[in-house]
This record gives sequence, structure tokens and C-alpha cells, in this order.
Amino acid sequence: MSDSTATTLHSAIELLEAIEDDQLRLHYQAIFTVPARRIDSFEALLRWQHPVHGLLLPMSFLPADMDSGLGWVLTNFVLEEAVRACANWQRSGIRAGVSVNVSPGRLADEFLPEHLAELLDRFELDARWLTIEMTESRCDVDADDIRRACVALASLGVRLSIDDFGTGEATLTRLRHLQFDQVKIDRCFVAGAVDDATDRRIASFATDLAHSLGMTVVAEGVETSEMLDLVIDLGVDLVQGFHLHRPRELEPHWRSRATCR
Ligand code: G
Ligand code: MN
Repeated sequence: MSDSTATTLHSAIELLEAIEDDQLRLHYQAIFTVPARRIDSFEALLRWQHPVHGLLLPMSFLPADMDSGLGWVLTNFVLEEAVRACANWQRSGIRAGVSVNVSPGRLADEFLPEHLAELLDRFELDARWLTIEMTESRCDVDADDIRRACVALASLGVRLSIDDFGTGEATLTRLRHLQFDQVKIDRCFVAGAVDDATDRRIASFATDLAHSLGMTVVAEGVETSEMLDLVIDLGVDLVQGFHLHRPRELEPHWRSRATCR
């Protein structure tokens, strides 16, 4: 792990120690069905409860290169915690899935399916509750490698989602050959759609296109009731954003059985 792969604010050593000291936590943000507003799943979001600086968001501590050794260690941590948590929800009768963000480089890793299969088996979680979100904005991985990963994860039964949809350079190319189950329309279009006719048309087009390809559509970054009404009008299937639920720690306090799919 070279120095350049570690964040400038916190060293790799500090982060590895934070894992040991139980300072890295997962917060969860609910993703709701519309119009019923039932909880479909929770997106797992990494947070650092730093003893001096307080609660830190990933942008202040994640390595710029998530395909560095440290990036992979952190992704493994999130995957394990999220699968463990979701298995606990199922045991408590909470029928909610979990989404984990994975870099395109990690998605293309030929050993990822094996790793996921081992986690699902260890925690006795049915694969259909796990969604892997691949961010589109910095996807510079070979399309063939992503395609192989899609096939392998689909055969495991894990769902695949394109995060930040619309912000990547090859958005439509991505849809040509890849078998994703879900797209998450980037929050810039959701926010823009309120006042900007172009953003609204792009969000509407993305929704219809994804539906015609058999994919589920999530509108992310829903911050106001106006945005919520708008994306419901566009016909999205799922919504996520501060207006509905802010990311927070769910365990060990969360024991509600209400309104899940
Ligand atoms: O790229 P991705 O969709 O994985 O980003 C998740 C991040 O977005 C989380 O850190 C979360 O806190 C943030 N987030 C979630 N909902 C909202 C929202 O409604 N508005 C904004 N600005 N950020 C959000
Ligand atoms: Mn995401």
C-alpha cells in the first residue's frame, strides 16, 4: 500500500486501527417503495466515529483510490457488517434488503463472487436481500470484466445496481450489454428536475429507458416533498433521500417490525 493511496487527512495505519478499535460504523439509509412507502432496503454507508474529530463522512477519510489495498479492506469491512446486519434483520422478521457500494474495480475482481458467497453462507443470508451498487461516475474498468461480474453475481442471486446513473461517460453503453437489476438516478437530476425542464426530461427518459429494459428505478437525493411528488409522477419504483430518512445507526436500537416489504 503506497502513501499515495492513503487519504491525506488520515493515514492508512490510523484507519486500520480505527477498524480494530470499533470506530468504523455503518449507518443505514432507508430506500422506500412508492407510492406505498414501505421500506424496500437500506443502503449501508460507512462512517468513522473519530475520538477527536467526531463523526466523519467517507469523503474525508476514504482513500482516493478505492482499488488500493486499503480500499479493499474497507469494502470488505462494509460487506461483512452489512451482510451480518441484514441477516439479523431477517431473523427479527424485518424483510428489508441491504445495499453496499462497491468500486467498479472491485466489482470486476474475479474473486468477489466467491467472497460474497462465503459471506452469505456464513451469515445465512439469502442472496436476494443483498444489492451491490456500482458507482458509474468513475467507471474506467473494462466492460468485459464488468460483464463477467454481472453474470457471476446474477447466478449467485445477488442484485446489481448502477449508482449515480447518468453521470458517467458511457451511461448508455453501460446498459447495452450489462445485466443490472436497478438504476439509481443521480441526485443532480432529481434536484434539478424541480426547476429545470431539461433535467426533468433526462430523469423521465432515464426512468422509461430503465423500465423498458426491465430494471427497477430508484430516485436518490429526494430532499423535499416537491422532489418526492415529481419523481412519483415520473414513475420511479423506489425513493431515497434526506426528506424521507437520514442515514443513521440502526443497531442495536432498531427492533421495529413495521412497514417492510
Ligand atoms: O453515491 P451514493 O449514492 O452512494 O452516495 C451516498 C451518500 O449520499 C451518503 O453519504 C448519504 O449521506 C448521501 N445522501 C443520502 N441522501 C441524500 C440527500 O437527500 N441529499 C444529499 N445531498 N445527499 C444524500
Ligand atoms: Mn450508493
